[in-house]
Amino acid sequence: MSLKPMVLAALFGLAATTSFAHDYQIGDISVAHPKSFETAPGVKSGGAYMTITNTGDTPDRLIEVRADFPRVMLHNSVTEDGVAKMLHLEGVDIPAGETIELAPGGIHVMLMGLTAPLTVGTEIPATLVFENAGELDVTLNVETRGTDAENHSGH
Ligand SMILES: [Cu+2]
Repeated sequence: MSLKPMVLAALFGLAATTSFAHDYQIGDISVAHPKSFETAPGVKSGGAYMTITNTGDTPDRLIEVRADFPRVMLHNSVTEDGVAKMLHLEGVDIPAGETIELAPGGIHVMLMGLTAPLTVGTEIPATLVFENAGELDVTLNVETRGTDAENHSGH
């Protein structure tokens, strides 16, 4: 398959900055390095981030994320009149042939109603639901905040 070299390249690129790299694939959709960050005690929500690529020639859309939390939503962080806020999204378009980055400060998955902090090294099972490609089970690796976030916003 023509996709293989691309996936390997992505793995190699991520391996340079972290040992947590992991990839998933369903149909024309590939998901690289789904992760979440550790949260402080008492914090009620955490973000989840990943890179989604549509290698096909049909647009797709991420319409739902399921995980074992009271509420899981798709959000977009925006700044209006100097005030940062999060907008609820009904879905995230993944156009044909494009890569969409879910990253801090932008589109993200919000894990809501945490009853305990997310701790580094924990693996959170989640299911991504795509309109066309279907349901994809992934594991969100909980990582430290900080330099890793910087690294990922750049690639
Ligand atoms: Cu949010």
